[in-house]
Amino acid sequence: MDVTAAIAFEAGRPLEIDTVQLEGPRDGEVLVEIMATGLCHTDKYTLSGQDPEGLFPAILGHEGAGIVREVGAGVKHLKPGDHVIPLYTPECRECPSCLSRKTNLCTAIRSTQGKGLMPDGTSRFSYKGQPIHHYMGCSTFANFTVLPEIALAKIRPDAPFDKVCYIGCGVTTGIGAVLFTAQVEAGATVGVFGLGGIGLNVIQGAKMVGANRIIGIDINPEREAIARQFGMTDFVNPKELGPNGDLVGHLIEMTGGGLDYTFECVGNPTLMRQALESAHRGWGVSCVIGVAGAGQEISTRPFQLVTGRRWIGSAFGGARGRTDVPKIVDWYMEGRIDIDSLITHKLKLADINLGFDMMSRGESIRTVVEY
Ligand code: NAD
Ligand code: 022
Ligand code: ZN
Repeated sequence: MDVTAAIAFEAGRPLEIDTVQLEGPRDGEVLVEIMATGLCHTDKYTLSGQDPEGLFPAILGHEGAGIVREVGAGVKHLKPGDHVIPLYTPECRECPSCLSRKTNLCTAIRSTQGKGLMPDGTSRFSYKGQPIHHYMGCSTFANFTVLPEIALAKIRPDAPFDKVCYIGCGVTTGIGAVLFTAQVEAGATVGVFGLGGIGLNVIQGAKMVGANRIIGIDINPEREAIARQFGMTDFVNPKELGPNGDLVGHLIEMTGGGLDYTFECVGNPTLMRQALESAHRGWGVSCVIGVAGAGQEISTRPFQLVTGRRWIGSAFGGARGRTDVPKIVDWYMEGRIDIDSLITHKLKLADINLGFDMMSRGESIRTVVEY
């Protein structure tokens, strides 16, 4: 069938809107009409050409929501009309990782997903007869896409697509890192490094679990107001500490010894080190969420770990997509989490490149494209 997509033909070139061909779903696969998609950092990173694993041509996008239109043979859990959120971290419930209960990183389709292909090793998308790669197993920058059944979370039908698409990445990543990965407890002191689309969701997760003090750190002073709205109690702008400002020392002094939990939500290795070192001696946990550029390394003195700090990381908030994403949608519908305030811009697909420009300038928290 003909579908409308924003195509990434090659690195560094803006997305181009055109008609592409999409084949129907094969065994275990599902055709989804995408109703809305968020714009996220990895889409921009991949398009920039800096991602050595980026494949072209491709249909990017991984933060969507839509409706099942057709199911392939053997699909057990979904039917046409079901509302779904695509999962770049699938949940097969059968692989060693899913069965371990120790990780959300399902391995069932990992190798083909990384190659931009469906589990049978082929692509459903083509342009003028040439195959186009899928992206993170989702490709939500098209009004229809095909995904494996295990990469779709079924959600309640009354949830608005233009809001819950953000649960497909940013909301779950931020809230999940607090609830599932770090398991922050009530009364904790939490530091959030970077107050963008992820950090603000970390703040709202910390507020949900009853954190006592939530210290936000950002070099953009315009992030203070919205972060306070989400539950931040103290704001630190590292730039205001002066050129030789000691962010770690400042945070340790502010908290009388360090933070119980810190979250790095930028992707900057220097900041990752500062987040670890401002965690409390003996028990502080520092969680890396930000994705650093290819080949970058983190460092600290071993003494930081020997003295009882723990350095951990989180992918997709540690969430098991098919199990946890529907619950997060329920929390939104019950008014327990705020998504609306974080969606600062809405665009039509034709203007998608403007959304990436706003992201680069730090003007938007989240931009959503509605089809
Ligand atoms: P964003 O651009 O919306 O937010 C980043 C924020 O960090 C901005 O407010 C910026 O002003 C601030 N910042 C930049 N440099 C800083 C510094 N040196 N000190 C303090 N603050 C600084 O980005 P986002 O959408 O929130 O994403 C953040 C990171 O999370 C990205 O690296 C993204 O790829 C990553 N991410 C990871 C996962 C995962 O599963 N681990 C999922 C989604 C996103
Ligand atoms: C989403 N991310 C950043 C912004 N939005 C993001 C990027 C990468 C990961 C998670 C979120 C991630 C962490 C660990 C892995 N990935 C590897 C998982 C594994 O090997 O099992 C990751 C994921 C998907 C892809 C690449 C890396 C992909 O589909 N290409 C989950
Ligand atoms: Zn994302």
